[in-house]
Amino acid sequence: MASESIEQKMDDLNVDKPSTSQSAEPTEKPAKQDKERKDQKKAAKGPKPDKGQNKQGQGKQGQGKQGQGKKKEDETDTKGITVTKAEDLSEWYQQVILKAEMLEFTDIPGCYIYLPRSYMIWEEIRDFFDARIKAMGVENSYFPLFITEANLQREKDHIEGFAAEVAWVTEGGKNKLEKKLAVRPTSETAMYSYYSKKIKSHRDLPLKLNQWNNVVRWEFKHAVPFLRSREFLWQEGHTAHMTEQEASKEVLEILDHYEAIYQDLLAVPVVKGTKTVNEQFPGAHYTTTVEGFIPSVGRGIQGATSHCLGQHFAKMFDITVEDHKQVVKEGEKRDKVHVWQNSWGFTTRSIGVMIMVHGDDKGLVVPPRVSNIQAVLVPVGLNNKTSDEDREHVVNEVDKLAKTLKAAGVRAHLDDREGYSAGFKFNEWEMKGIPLRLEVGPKDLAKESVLAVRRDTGEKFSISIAELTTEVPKRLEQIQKEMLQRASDEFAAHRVIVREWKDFVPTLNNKNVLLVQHCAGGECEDEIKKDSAASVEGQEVDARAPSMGAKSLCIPFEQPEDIKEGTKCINPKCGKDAKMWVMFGRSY
Ligand code: 87F
Repeated sequence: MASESIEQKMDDLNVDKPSTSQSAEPTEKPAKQDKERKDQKKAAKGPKPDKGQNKQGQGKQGQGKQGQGKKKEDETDTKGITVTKAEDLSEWYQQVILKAEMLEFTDIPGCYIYLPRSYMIWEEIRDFFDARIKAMGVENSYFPLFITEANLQREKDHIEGFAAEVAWVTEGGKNKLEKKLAVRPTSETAMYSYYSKKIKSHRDLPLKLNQWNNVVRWEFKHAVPFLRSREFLWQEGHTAHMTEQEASKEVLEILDHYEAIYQDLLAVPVVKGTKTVNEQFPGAHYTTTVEGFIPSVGRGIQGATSHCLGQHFAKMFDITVEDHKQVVKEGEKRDKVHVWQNSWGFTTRSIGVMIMVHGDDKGLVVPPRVSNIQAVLVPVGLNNKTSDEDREHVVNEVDKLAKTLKAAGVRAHLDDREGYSAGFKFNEWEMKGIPLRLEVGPKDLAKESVLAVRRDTGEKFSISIAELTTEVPKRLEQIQKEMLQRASDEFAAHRVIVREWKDFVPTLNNKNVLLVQHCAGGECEDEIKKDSAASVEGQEVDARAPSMGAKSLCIPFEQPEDIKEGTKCINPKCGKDAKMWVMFGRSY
């Protein structure tokens, strides 16, 4: 695609072009930075269509305060999140990710800085999944970022629908490249040329390679940090097997691991299922998925997919082995058979889902298992009148407690920063979503206890110092469990069985996803999308997508009930018999 048409397209879609002004003066005053950020945010309403106006070189909020020896807190820091989640989800989301220092904007629309606070969550996910796939015999590897056009085109039939999203390198230094290179949007074509070379015999199977890498998809829909970006991080697993049975078994094992990342790490409930033919990866034999739900907007969101690719790619890339089980006469050659392949991917989008599901009006709420700080210890009860010795004594005691917790395996952090009030620290750690706050002052030390405050519920309780190392891990696990339970209850309450078409759109507009009996036909699905698009008068569902229809999210593995004989498809225009329950919904 010519670059002019990209610019044109961006204009048409109201996506901002990358800013050319790069104000990178490190000396910029925090107040100015903050004003600029506010202006940018004002201009960038959305969950948030990333307008990319944030200029490079912005310091983090409150940074200017350090080194100035000021005791007074920066006004902008204490403000916290200024809108509620219910009132303006987009604004809320943007404020949360920026103020909790999860992410920063850059001068490239749709490309973000994943700051340590979000990258650490990614590392937790990576370590968890990496251990599990290694136990399955998967090995990590790395393939080039660039793919030749010829190689990408080998997947022609499947790439067609994605062509508009491929980014190309056309120049190297001052020279125009003879053959442009694609920046990988996914690595099927890059990897399968190698698979074709490597796999010669059944003894080379199974071949199970994974990559932890970045991919680029030149999205023209508005970008939303984490949820829909032009560059994102993911793992892509690509495996080749001798039999369909073996491949299919792996597809489900991987899906279970994806479910575990969401539910056991991020405390985000998901529904496992199969994609309908309309929604599956066109290159797949079948696609399985974990589907999440964003309650504030009542929309589904695809969590991750695990595909059985069948033998399509093996045929395209000539990945064959001899059928070693075939009985042949002496001197006769055995037939060549195509291998069975899978591919599966999990992305940094999951972090955005976690933020959306658990965050509240005070900011982020991070589940303990992925929080880099699980318990923050804040010395309290110290004021201007406290003597230096008393202050030192309290801080030393709290430091000892932090060390004891760390030794017991708790990711504890002592906030002993001077010049900040305890209240200010409480707000900051609340905004950053730290699961447990432990307040310790002279009176607590005298009672040999600390005051614990849960981030998720606000519940306060005291823990005796003697029981700290057993009680804190127990409470963290309780928080983890209850966060998932609450989110699961909410998802379940918004997964509504609908039996008649007249209830379809109203139920959808009440921020639900629907379980309906469906004929399994692709054209019928298209019709439902169209007919559910017209919003009920006066009930705009989403200011930016008022007419978004419902698409099929998945065919849940867990079907609500058997389909009774003679039951018709939910779509009255269809008239065919229903074959299965399908989850429909508006989606991200
Ligand atoms: C965008 C541009 C070019 C998605 C694309 O789901 C190609 C593609 O093939 C493309 N967007 N896809 C499908 C990706 C399929 C598959 N790849 C490995 C996964 C999981 C990991």
